Formats: sequence, structure tokens, C-alpha cells
Amino acid sequence: GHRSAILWFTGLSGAGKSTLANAVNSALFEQGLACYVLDGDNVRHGLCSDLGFSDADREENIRRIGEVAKLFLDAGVVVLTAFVSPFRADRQRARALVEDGDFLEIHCAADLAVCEQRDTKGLYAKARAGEIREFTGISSPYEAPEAPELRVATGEQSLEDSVAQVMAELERRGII
Ligand code: GGZ
Repeated sequence: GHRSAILWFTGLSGAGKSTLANAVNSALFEQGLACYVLDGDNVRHGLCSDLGFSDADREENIRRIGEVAKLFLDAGVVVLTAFVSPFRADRQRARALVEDGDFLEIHCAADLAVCEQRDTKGLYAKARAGEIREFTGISSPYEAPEAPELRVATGEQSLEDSVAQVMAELERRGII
């Protein structure tokens, strides 16, 4: 058996949150767990399609995701959320919706320089050029977690190593 949990990935655009969450999801699925990834692809186009990137819209985005994650938790699913979630207070509110131990904040801690260097979607270049306003790390703040349950150096280590690190933490906490 296993415990359901919310694995809350946070970090800059391009830090590798979705990539890591999806890889961990696959590893959990292989072990026969019920698990699901919430990320921009399936949330910002649907449930949150009315929201942009102002501070207030990000707050509402994270509020809804926190509530949905709680529903998944209630349903016995390990839910992995992969959003920038740049504001400490918003992450704290999501955490406060569930019991202690059911919420694991996982900081994908890639340096801004690395994310900007990668710039897989060309968004940093656009942000620097002023074509995208309020871009996290450039013209909107990212408040790094002070005491995340886990910090993963996604800018430096391989995806394989990052997955192993998360899986080890889940074992240590008795989730798997
Ligand atoms: C940050 C933005 C912005 C702005 C578009 N700021 O690399 P991506 O493309 O796929 O990840 C980013 C994603 C952030 O959406 P989230 O829902 O995770 O943000 S939050 O938690 O703050 O609500 C990026 C893209 O959307 N994107 N404009 N201005 N990221």
C-alpha cells in the first residue's frame, strides 16, 4: 500500500518542474500507484484559462490548483503539481489546506542563469526585450522556498539523479 500525497514542485520557468514531475509520475505508475500530474498544459488551458500572470491571477491560479490537489489527495491519488508558484504566501495557503505530512514542497532549484541560458521556449529573450511583462525572474519576483521538504539541483544534475532523489525522499517519508 501507499499513502497519497501532494508533491508540489516549484521553481523558475525552465527549471525542469514538468519534466521532473512527469518522470517521477512514470516511476510511481510503474510501481502501480495512482498518480497524476497537474501542470500548465492541463490546467492553464482549462480550469484557469481566464487567468494571466499578474500577481493576483497567479494567486488565484495557485489557489485553484491547491484546492484541486486536495481533491486528488482525498481520492487517494498521489498528485504532482508543476507550477512556478512564485509566492511564498500562495504556496503556504496550498499547504495549509491539507494535513502536515501530506504536502511536500520540492524546489527545482536551477539558477536563473541556467534557465535563461536554456530558454527552451524563447520566453526569457522575449521578457528581456520587454515583449512579455511580469516574467518570473526578470520582471516579477520568485520567492524561493526557505524550508522545502526537498531541494533538487535540476540545473546541475541529470534527470535520472533528480528522479532517484525524489523517490528516495518518498520512501523515507513512507509514501511509497
Ligand atoms: C512566468 C510565464 C509568463 C510570465 C508565460 N511569467 O516555461 P513555461 O512557460 O512552460 O512555464 C511558465 C508558465 C508559468 O505558468 P504557471 O501557471 O506555472 O505560473 S504561476 O505559478 O506563477 O501562476 C512559462 C509561461 O507559463 N509564462 N508568461 N509572465 N511564466
